[in-house]
Amino acid sequence: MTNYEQAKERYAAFGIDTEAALEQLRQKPISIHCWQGDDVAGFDQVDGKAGDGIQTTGNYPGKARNFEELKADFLKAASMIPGKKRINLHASYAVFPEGEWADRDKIEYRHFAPWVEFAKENGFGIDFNPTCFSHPMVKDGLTLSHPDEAVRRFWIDHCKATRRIAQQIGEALGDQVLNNVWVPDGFKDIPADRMGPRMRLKASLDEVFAEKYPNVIDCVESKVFGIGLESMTVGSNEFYTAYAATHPGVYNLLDAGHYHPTEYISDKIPAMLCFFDKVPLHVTRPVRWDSDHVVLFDDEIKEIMKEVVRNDALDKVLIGLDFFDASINRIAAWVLGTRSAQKALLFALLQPNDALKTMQDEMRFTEKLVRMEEARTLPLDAVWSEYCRRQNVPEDGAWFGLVQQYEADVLSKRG
Ligand code: RNT
Ligand code: ZN
Repeated sequence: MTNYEQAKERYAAFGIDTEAALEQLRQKPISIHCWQGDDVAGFDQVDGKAGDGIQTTGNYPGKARNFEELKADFLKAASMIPGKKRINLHASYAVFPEGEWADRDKIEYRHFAPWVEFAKENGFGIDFNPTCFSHPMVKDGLTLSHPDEAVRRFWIDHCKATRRIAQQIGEALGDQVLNNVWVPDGFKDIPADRMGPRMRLKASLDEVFAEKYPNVIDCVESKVFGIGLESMTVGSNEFYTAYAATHPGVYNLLDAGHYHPTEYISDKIPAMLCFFDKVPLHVTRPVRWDSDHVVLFDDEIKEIMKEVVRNDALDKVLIGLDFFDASINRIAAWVLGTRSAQKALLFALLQPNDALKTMQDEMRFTEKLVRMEEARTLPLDAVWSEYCRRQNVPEDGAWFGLVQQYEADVLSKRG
């Protein structure tokens, strides 16, 4: 008997069908953020660098410097990641023809058509984002909520452009494209007016979302604070939850790093599922704050995936990743973070979810705790390895060597 066959029997004894779990895992796409490949630098600014409410730390050698390198690195990572993949693009990754450039309020679909070609060639989906940071038009830490109409206009036009582009990407791929609005807007010190900026953000968003696009899923992403913006964030959780609740077709994206350190999005997912038919996520690993460390197979990721699985929300929860560690090999970061998220999803699919629910409803709390704990150490590894084999990607223990080889052959030559 193989390890997998043995594991299959162990799980069957708990009433769990490993084949059904593997099939569900295979069907669930993960949206992989392009920005892990170059520390959120993008292509549209000279010497582009993360800034204005967002930052990366570390300077591990070999980061992608252009479209060709980023595509090559993404493909390398994708070759070691099982399952369906989407590429999550930021507007700052526009690909301009030689000698051409357009500012963010003027970008067009054709600047992203090369990404669509890349996605088609490799069977990836695409998701999209306006880039309302790392740009000189972020004034005083503000964009869509700035008191100056000209600043707001620039960012409204940018966000509108991204929705048009997302629609065209969706048409080209015959798919729905998530377009996520995150703005850094906030204040370093105690604000004298909290509601004014929020009313301006609300009015800006109303303009941004005025047009209906059938291939676009719109969402807004809140945050608790940013570096240099410690005292107030205009787009807070309450603000965007209420905005989404009152604007059909706009969803509230939950980023695991955007809440107080003892607040967990695993608890927010089922709350949102009571009211929304879609819940987009940014899965990341906050260490003390929104540090965007690489996702690991830790307790919170398991809890997040359990909420997705046991609420039958695999089609409702859109799983996107959002981490960027510039201090380690970026390909390894992509592969490790994505595989850990997928492994956690498999873990959740392999829990005796229905039996545990019944125990809770029947107040058999002691038994629930015992069974929950026992199920945690069932032989997940054997099922995960089987999945990797069936998907023709390396098993754990085998992929890091390939990353090291790529570093020696390609990354180390980038200077
Ligand atoms: C920033 C938000 C946002 C970005 C990406 C690059 O705190 O999490 O989602 O990380 O859009
Ligand atoms: Zn995020």
